[in-house]
Amino acid sequence: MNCLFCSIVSGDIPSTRVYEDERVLAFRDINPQAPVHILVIPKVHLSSLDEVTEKSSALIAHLLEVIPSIARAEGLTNGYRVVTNIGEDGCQSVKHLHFHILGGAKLGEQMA
Ligand code: DGP
Repeated sequence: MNCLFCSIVSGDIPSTRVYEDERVLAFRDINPQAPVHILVIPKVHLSSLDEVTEKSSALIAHLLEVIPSIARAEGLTNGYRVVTNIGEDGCQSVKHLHFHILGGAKLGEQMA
């Protein structure tokens, strides 16, 4: 399968990794929308949150658990935002499930 984030997981495409374990990878977004902008992804390919089922719920729970520790390591002590875009209307451009961690400044109040 030709997937950009699978290629980042394999190392075929370089990225600036900030966290990694056997199931999850986090790296800096190439086009940051905030002073801190990190993408957190499962290493296995899931196309979006829309594909998550009971079978993958333990993986997603683990992924969500690592987000606060990444935020702490990045110094986001005053809050941050976590976003996942899904499909066409959600403006998802990379079809591999990812959660954006955005912070390091006061973010805009608009969500959409
Ligand atoms: P989304 O629009 O939610 O699908 O976000 C995809 C994000 O992926 C977008 O913020 C830019 C980022 N991105 C795209 N290509 C690359 C890449 O090659 N490396 C890194 N680090 N980030 C990328």
